Amino acid sequence: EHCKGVNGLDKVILRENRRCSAEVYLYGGQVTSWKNPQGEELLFLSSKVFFLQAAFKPPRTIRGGIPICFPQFGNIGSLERHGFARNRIWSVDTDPPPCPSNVSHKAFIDLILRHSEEDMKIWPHRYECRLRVALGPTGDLMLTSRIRNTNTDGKPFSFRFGYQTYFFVTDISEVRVEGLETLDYLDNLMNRERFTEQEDAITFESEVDKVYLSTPTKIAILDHERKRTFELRKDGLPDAVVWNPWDKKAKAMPDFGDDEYTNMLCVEAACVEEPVTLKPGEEWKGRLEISAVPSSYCSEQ
Ligand code: TA6
Repeated sequence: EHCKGVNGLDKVILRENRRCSAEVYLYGGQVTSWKNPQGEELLFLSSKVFFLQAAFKPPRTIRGGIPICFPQFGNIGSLERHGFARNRIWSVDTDPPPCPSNVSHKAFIDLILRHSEEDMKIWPHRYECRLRVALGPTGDLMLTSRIRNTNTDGKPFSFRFGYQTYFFVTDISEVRVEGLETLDYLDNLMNRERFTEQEDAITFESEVDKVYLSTPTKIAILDHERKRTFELRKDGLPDAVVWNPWDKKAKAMPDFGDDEYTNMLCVEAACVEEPVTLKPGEEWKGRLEISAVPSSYCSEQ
């Protein structure tokens, strides 16, 4: 279903069984909503998105949902923060490749972003970036990105990538992340210095901005207040960024409400430490699957 979203931007709504749904904006190829069968929103989207008057155009980005960070992550490079993909208009692939025979989702959309003459002035490469957003039969959200080097000058290129997923949580101080204990991380609040995580479980009581390295394929976010667990499964994305701006930074962000930090946590499947390098004709694939399950179903409970 195609319709208009905030500021008249085009968006696509996917629906699967009963009330599961997801919304994807062509601006940024950005998922902005994901709802479970009870119709509850599972992703955080700043309320400021709806109040800011200025039209969304580069370098503005939509605060919340799942921004795609490409070809740069954060400030590591000479491009704008997190690269340009999150504020370009992607197009819909009207003739997408079929789903693999072992996958049975009906609700999916393929979006494509390619190099433009304008962007080649700041990142001189030809590429095709393809994003499939799909809803599984039980409402799981699945994102698959394929990036191909289509350079005709024989040159390889390198990039970083991230699914900057803003999860909606009821109260950040009641949230625990599992799967990252004992791992090494780069602390963005300490000039990306490297540390080893000492905590048994990761909990939140102040600003956090860490890049966990060589993370396992499964990570869980436990929201005790809501008795809900988000389970992340990822492939091709070795790092996991964990971010919450907390009160002071929240106040300094014009597109983020002062108290909204209590309702969000970014856990981002990403390639940050080591960039990916592709030769012409080569393709990279990065995949993220998220489910939201009642906590009583989890093995930890
Ligand atoms: O992914 C974490 C991070 O890189 C943080 O450093 C934080 O600033 C956040 O992204 C938001 O970045 P943005 O450019 O969207 O304001």
